Amino acid sequence: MSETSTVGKYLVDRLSQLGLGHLFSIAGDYSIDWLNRYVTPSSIEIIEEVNEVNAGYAADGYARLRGIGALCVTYSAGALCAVNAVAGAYAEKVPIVLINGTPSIQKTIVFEQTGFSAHHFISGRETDMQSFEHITAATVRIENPVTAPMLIDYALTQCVSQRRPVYIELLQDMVDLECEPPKGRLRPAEVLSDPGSLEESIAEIRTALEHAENPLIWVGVEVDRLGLQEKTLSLIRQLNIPFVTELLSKAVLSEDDELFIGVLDGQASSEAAADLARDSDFILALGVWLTDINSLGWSPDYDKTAFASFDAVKFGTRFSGQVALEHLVDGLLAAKIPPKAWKTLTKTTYTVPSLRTSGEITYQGFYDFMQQYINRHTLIGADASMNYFGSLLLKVVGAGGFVVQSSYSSIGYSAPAATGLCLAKRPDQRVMVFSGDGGFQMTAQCLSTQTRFGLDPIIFVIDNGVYGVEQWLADASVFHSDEPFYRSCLLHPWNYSRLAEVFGCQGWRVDTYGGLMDAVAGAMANTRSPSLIQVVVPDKSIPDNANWKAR
Ligand SMILES: Cc1ncc(C[n+]2csc(CCOP(=O)(O)OP(=O)(O)O)c2C)c(N)n1
Repeated sequence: MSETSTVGKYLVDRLSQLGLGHLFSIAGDYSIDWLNRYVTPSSIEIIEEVNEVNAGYAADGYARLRGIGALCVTYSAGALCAVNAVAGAYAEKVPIVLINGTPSIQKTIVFEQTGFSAHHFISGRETDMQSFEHITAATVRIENPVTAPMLIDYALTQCVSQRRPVYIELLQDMVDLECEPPKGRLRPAEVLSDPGSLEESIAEIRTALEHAENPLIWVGVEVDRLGLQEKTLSLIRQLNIPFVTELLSKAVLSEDDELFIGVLDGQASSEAAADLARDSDFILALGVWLTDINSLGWSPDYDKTAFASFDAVKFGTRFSGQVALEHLVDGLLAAKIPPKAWKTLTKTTYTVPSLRTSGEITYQGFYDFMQQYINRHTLIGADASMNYFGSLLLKVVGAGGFVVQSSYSSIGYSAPAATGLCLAKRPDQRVMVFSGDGGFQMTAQCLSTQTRFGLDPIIFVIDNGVYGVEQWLADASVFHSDEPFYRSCLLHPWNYSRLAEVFGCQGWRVDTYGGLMDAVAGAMANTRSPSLIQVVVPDKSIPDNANWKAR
């Protein structure tokens, strides 16, 4: 007799094969049988979350480190709460799997044909599928055990190939039905290169590199997403060319590298990175995404920059399609282009501040102060806020030590993403999150999950009482005048540090550097629960590299 499986087990087996060790979930009666009967006895640990958007962000943080993340929710009432997190993962190319526990075939037919509704239904079988269709790389509905293996394999293959979320609608009455067991292992479908396009692109870039006197490599986010860190570093070393990153790709390679100059982010860049980009005569941009966050008050020089991304190269007015980034890097490595003569490079400088322990903390002062705590064991998360600016100029020495969702930029991402980061990180790493107070107010319940599972992120909530960067975007002059903030940028003040009592973790409120030093020491020593440090700063203080717009 041939070996059989069940639909519920099949899905679990495939997820474990892909390296999933944790599943973020909020129970629902349409998913609970799958959770109890198939996930609980497996090697995948269920992390019970408190709301679906936090579960989505946690899965996203997890997937950024592990290459796969997953959440399980209930139909519509749960799934639609996760839309924002899934959309962020789609925009940022993060491979997460959304498993949506769905009413049975019978309930669906009864609702559609008689109007007798089962709870959570909105309009019928299409509602959730249609909602996720535009923000996932595959949407499948598992409603028959014969097609289940094929559909699950298709969705999961799409997830790891495109590195984007996929949606699996799992009908409650499918999980125990027999199906064939998994065959072999799933593997990502590689991006194909057209040999002619690839060869031409390599030749063109090779010529540009050979002729350039001051070439520069701009390392982008796809180097991380496609796992090209080592190859990119080999290319940089072989060519002996300095490199910069973008905020999205900050610390993809160690910032301690002797050829690293700084993060290139328009006018928020360090002087060294901005000067180098201006003065170089050829820039090879590897997997860079052009977003308004990395072109702040500045525009790349398209004539001297070759943009090689996922599957195409754009250089000046030339466009070559079907050139896989990995194949291009391989080709440039194989071309053995002679290295450039070594030059003394001007690098971003990091100043060690002399701060009085009784001194009032400022946004910039906070970052100057925190530098001393960043080492190769630190994994940093920075939320969409003035923290983008401050963290951009931190020196992060650990490769892969920085996580940011700065293309989609949904505030409140980082603190719940830290739940996933803590579960997926190396044992020697410590997670530190820098969040604005407005962002933290969105998803503060992450402290509950983190406490429940004994996770120990250190979450800094920069309490300026306002939606600072929102005001900065709309009218930055307010930061250097007596003008009031827009009413829509004022926050209801919370006693953030007291949330520690609510959730059972540890908290500090600090407004001086001495207080901050003690709080960081206490947080470092607390490895049993999250630590929340409420850092009070004046509402008009902003990081130095944001001042260019404010004046
Ligand atoms: C989910 C979501 N809602 C609204 C916005 C618009 N927005 C962008 S930045 C921002 C303010 C962030 O303020 P805060 O977290 O307090 O940090 P600060 O800039 O003050 O450091 C807002 C509301 C957003 N990006 N994401």
